[in-house]
Amino acid sequence: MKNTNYQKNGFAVMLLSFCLLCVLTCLVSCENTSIDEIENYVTNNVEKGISKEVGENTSSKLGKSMSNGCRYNDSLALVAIHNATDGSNWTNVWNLNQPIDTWYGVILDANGCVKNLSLVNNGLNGNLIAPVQGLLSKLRVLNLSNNSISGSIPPEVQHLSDLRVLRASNNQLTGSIPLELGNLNNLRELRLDRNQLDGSIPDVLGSMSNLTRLKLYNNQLEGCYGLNLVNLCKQLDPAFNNNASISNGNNFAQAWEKICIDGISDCANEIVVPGDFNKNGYADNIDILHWGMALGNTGPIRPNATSSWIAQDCTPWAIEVAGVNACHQDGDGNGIVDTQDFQVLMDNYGATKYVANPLNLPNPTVDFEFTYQDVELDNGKQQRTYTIYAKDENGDAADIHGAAFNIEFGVDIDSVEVNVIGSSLEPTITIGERIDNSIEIGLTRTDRTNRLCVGPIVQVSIVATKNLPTGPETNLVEGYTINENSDILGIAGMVLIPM
Ligand SMILES: [Ca+2]
Ligand SMILES: [Ca+2]
Repeated sequence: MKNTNYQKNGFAVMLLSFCLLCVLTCLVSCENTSIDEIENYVTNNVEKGISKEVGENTSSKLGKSMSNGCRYNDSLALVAIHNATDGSNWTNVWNLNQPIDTWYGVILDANGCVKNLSLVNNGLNGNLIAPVQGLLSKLRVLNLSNNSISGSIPPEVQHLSDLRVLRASNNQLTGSIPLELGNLNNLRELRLDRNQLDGSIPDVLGSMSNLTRLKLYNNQLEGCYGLNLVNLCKQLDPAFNNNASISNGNNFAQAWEKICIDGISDCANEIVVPGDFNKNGYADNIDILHWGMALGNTGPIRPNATSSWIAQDCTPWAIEVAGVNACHQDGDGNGIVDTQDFQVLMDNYGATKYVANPLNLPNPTVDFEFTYQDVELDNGKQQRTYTIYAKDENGDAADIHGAAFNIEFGVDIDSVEVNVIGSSLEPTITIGERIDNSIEIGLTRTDRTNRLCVGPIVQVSIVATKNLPTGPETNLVEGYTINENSDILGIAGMVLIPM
């Protein structure tokens, strides 16, 4: 009778080995797996009615079992793990003649699916086998820490689609962290510290929205942190969002906490922050100069672009504008520089979130000329109108494409107005942003053709409640001009002339 069962169920094993490939390959072919073990395993799982379908032993019924028999299928995967990691020499061994819910570290759910497998410090010695799609599909916790598991992490780990916690700390794992881990959408905790993993952290880990616990320290990881990983700075639990958990004991280009402070990746050559057209870390009136010279440029679309004030990788364009790659002026990332991108600048205006890079421009040598005229208003207030002339290095009328500068009035003002009617620059687009008692002005043409600015380029009127002083309170504190050759000159200050 026993012999008959062996032959009958041996046939079942052969069929399954054909279907399950990797899992059962080890079960039927490993040298240290005896015929007795296979027989015991099959007897245990089939004869005890774990899967009645398989007990009836036809190939069609077997197929039904593959889709429905969670307990049976998962037990096959467990045996494969057992055999691949020298199960007969584990600290707490499994008796394969007993039902799987008696096996050490195995917890089943109500449907008989394995939901928790914890074999911490249990003498596992060997390689991780590749999980098979459909097996262990309800596994939520896999803890294999503190063993002697070697080899690489198989990319098929992505088939453990319900996994919440994956721990394999303190083993001898080698190779890289597989990209496919990023497909484990439910994963909350990933601990791979104290192994010999190399390569960089897959950028896709930054898209795992549930990942809040990550430990990777003491491996041989290296390289830079991809842009996407910056997301993890915001979502990791504070106890895990630090050098001790991630970068210590590896060879990364910089410490983990550095990118979380900077908010930018150290990988890409070009990091765009929408609206920062001159790449200095700020979105302000000075950016209008680059935008004006860039209008109409085209280049590669920015992948996954957003117009929000978030650092993004861009594929560099083939051209530069005043020393800045042209992809920076494409605020919305659609591959063309147009008025929509100017709107992105205005939407993000004043943002200074990211680390600034100096514009690295020559020392300012130009003084603009301001004439001014005061008018007493009927309500007892005073209006002062500055008429502003753009000058070049020689003090002559400037031949330019745009100008941007900041004026500090040095007194409390009620209001300020900017007027470009009749401007000798004939600007196409104008910025006039009041910040407290100062104003940030930007003027640009968009045809890449200079104007010789013999007349005033702009008038600025302020209204104040008290008599305005006539001294040096008003200052031009920062400014630049740009010409049609994309040469930028710094404006040193102003010459103030009463009318
Ligand atoms: Ca800027
Ligand atoms: Ca655009």
